[in-house]
Amino acid sequence: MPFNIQESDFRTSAAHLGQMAAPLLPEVAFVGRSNVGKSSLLNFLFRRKNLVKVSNTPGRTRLINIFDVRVQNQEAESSESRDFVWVDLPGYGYAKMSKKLKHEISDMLAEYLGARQGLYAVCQLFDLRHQPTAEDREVFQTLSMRGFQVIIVATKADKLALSKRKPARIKLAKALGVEMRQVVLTSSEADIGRQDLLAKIWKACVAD
Ligand SMILES: Nc1nc2c(ncn2[C@@H]2O[C@H](COP(=O)(O)OP(=O)(O)OP(=O)(O)O)[C@@H](O)[C@H]2O)c(=O)[nH]1
Ligand SMILES: [Mg+2]
Repeated sequence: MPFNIQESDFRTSAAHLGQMAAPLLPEVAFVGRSNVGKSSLLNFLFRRKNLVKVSNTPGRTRLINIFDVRVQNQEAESSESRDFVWVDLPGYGYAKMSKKLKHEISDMLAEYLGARQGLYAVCQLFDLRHQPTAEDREVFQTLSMRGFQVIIVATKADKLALSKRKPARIKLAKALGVEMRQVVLTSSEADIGRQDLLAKIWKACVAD
């Protein structure tokens, strides 16, 4: 396997951008609607069961959770390791959240995504089964305007029959106006897409 996570550690949480330390390493953020599977995806990428808290109650992650990650790339003849900071962001759009909390979260996300220095790549997660919501599009546009190559991650691929995955991928790409190959299919339940996604993250962060 060309990509391997050698180390992953929870470092700290922050309530907003102002509480975060100055960036010293390339940062990768994971953003998406509440319950889309951000925390599960991180555990899956880390190959750790419970490093990132996952719950059945949407809206659980209300803080910016920060992880130290060492990725090894064995694609080249000699392997190379790099250190990154990965960030699990609170989910937006959970219907049962109070208005006040919804506002707090969207302000926190807009601030972080709009202004964080050292942010190299953003993975935006979409449930493969659903079309993007208005808020998904807003976040996607904010990121595109900042010039980010957003890595589009379609989650929970296991919930669709094999024959339905490609059409769903095409539909999602179309809705966002991107090429199909920009959409990475993943399932943290069925072990799909881990190498693809790690390769995309590496490419976005490491100049050749
Ligand atoms: N079948 C399936 N279920 C998944 C997958 N990924 C996540 N889930 C489930 O979806 C629910 C939400 O997962 P989380 O990882 O907590 O989602 P989140 O995006 O971090 O949610 P917030 O923290 O509320 O923003 C949990 O019940 C997970 O078990 C997947 O790939 N396949
Ligand atoms: Mg979460």
